Amino acid sequence: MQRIHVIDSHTGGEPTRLVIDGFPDLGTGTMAERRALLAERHDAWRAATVLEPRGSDVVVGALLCAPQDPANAAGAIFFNNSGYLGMCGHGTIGLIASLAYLGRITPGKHRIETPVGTVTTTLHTDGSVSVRNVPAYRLHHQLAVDVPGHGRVVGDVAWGGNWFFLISDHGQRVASDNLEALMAYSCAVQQALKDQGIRGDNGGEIDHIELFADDDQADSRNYVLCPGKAYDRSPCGTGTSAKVACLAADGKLAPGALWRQASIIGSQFEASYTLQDDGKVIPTLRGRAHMSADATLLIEDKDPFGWGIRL
Ligand code: PYC
Repeated sequence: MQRIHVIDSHTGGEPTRLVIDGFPDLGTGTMAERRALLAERHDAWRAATVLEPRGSDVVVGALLCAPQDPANAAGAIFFNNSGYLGMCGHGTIGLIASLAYLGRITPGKHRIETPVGTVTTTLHTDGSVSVRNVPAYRLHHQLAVDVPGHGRVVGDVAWGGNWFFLISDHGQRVASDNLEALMAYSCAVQQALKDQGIRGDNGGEIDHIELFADDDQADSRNYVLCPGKAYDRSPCGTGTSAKVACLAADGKLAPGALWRQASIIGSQFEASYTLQDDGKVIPTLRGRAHMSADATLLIEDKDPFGWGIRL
């Protein structure tokens, strides 16, 4: 019998399953090196943790690691039903709230190493969490893609810790009672980008699609398709970072000004940014996570689906 100790939380409705014990030892390399090791040699542990029958398409896993730099609080490797992420905003908020639940941290600043850089989080005394993300930037402005069944779709390509295609002019109703249509449309765009070889810097796959609409309660509402055909219940921390980078590039949001991003289910992140000399922005996101389980996952030796249902 294998045992994995997890803390489950959700950030604005989007679950994070933080693995605090039970995964194989990944050594002492960078988080990018440890992520590669996990993917190449131990991917079954990702699958067992987030796939059915224990998980679901919407669960994002976060493996808690010892940091390389002892001055940092921890390292993290994020993964989901289809593979591995760079950074994860909602997941980092969940990780910090979970460490607070465990009594391992107190309010203040805590730096977390991720495969795409170190982020600085603040656990506030009211329990909310800020994440000063890795640098974000817009790579392409108003890029046209031919999407079978939908014609010419125009959007921005931006990095916020993962690669995003951000679309404002989509003709879709961005509402929680229109999820099937939003999934079909965003999957078609995701596939078209892949088929047409449109990628981010360093060949990075543009695997997150973000649709925007006006919102009564916030500056904008989004629908975010994640790799693995699941939509983000939260406003997506890396997606909001990509959005802020585009707003900054368009001169529509000043450094330090607040952007309230609502998700498709109405949860919100607050975001702002500072400008770097190289033109990239450093986004800061603020949100809140709630604990949902402190559990031990069991993998029985003879369970045919013990290591996840892979279809
Ligand atoms: O919050 O950055 C995020 C995120 C990425 C995928 C799901 N959530």
